Amino acid sequence: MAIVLGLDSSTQSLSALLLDTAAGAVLADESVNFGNDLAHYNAPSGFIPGGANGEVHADPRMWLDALDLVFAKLVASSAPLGRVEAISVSGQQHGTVYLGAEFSDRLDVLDPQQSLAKQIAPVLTRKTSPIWMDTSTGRECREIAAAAGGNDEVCARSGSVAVERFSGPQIRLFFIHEADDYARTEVIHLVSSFIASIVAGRSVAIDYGDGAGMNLMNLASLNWDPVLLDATAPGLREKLPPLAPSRAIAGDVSRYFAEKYGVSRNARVIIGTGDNPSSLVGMGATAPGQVVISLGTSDTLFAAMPGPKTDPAGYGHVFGNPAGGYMSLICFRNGSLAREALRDEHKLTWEDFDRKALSTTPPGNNGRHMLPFYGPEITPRLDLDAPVLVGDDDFTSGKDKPALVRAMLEGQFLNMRLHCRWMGVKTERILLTGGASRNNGIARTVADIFQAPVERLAVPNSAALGAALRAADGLGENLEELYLHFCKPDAGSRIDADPAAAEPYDKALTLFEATLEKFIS
Ligand code: XUL
Repeated sequence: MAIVLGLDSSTQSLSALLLDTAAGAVLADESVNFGNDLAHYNAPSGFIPGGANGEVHADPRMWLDALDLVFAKLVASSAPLGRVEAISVSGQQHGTVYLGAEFSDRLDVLDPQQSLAKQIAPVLTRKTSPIWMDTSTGRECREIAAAAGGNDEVCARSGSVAVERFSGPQIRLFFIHEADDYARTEVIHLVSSFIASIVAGRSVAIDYGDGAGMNLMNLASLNWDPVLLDATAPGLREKLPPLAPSRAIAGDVSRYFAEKYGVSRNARVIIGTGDNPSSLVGMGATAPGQVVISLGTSDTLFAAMPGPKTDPAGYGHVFGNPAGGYMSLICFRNGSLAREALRDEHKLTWEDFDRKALSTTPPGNNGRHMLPFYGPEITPRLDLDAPVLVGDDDFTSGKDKPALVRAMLEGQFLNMRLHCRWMGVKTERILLTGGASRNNGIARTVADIFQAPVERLAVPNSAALGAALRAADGLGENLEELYLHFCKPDAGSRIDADPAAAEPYDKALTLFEATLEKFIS
């Protein structure tokens, strides 16, 4: 039993969660919001706004400043960092960090008197990092698919067709447009393996959970796939860290964190994973049988799966399950940012999403419905910059605000229900997590649309919790036992489906699908 630290470097924030596994207690919970706490990076939602042609990048120095800041906050709150025995990391998936030959040497000699950002910035060979919201690599996806023998082949090898936000197509775009900088890149990390490398003070491996989100890892061999590497960029094999199981130990914490923040010199660093595989652990859902819906900047739906099974429509993905085996995942780009955009556009509050709107409108919204996309969507692939409204004038003109709120939520979850059919998993129970999951109106809509009970856990940040639990797992603790303490459903928060909503939502699904089809080319 130990004190373990989980770090989650997500799209909009970096969080740290310190657990005492013997006491079953959370000792500290700190977070840095990129937009508010590091406002000088001009990235209010964690990425550089205004990118052309679907480009969405973030500044890796911002992630490093956030790392320094979150440790400073832990120190300020008297968190017992001197007793930490293991640390692990969760990171937004697919984002890549490009580093030159001096990266490893630099990590070895990080000076506690200076900031991480200042010391790592000179070894970045690409100043900004493409992140998962980027949709600029359509051409590269087509080229990779063609070179690898078609998208079916890419999917059979990697668990996903060539996907715009995935790391391989992003790396290819860099190689094509900035060939010299690509050539001088010595190592390409994912966000999770980059942050874990900084914490460990050495360049560490990528795990099978996050590695599978690159279009470069072979799902069967769990190694880099030679055909996909060749289809992506020359000399790529040499630039990628090794792949390793999620519980691999990277080494002890770097001297930088020991000296500067008093982290125990003997704390072990367990390699990182993606935020979704990490949440699978944080929700206690690594054994097949439950579906997790995570409502964050992106909304995702995922589940542990007994064996790899791919989505014939090409939207779903197969990743490594940190506890062994596989997980399936579908990602929706218009998550929180779309809910926030509707709230701001119509001067609403979260209270409107909670009870108000839903008590005055019926399930199915009398046929009024919305394609709830304020920016490009990836499931399905659609380039919209405003929602599509179908219904009477009061609704389409934006006058009927309760109907708008309901249409937004119903649109998001009908879209989810539609696109998770390929998984073939029975949704007997839905575990809901992420910032918006606390909202009862949202939880009720999920329960009614999927006709399954919705449960929420006591610790809301499942990605950071997953990182902390994986750290304990790396020390040899038993995950199933840890789940009993940390992943208990919050009994009072359960919402059961209303059977009377089943029929209206079957009808609503048909209407929604018909409207969607008109926009998919
Ligand atoms: C998953 C995905 C997002 C990111 C950011 O494929 O792109 O969920 O991991 O959270």
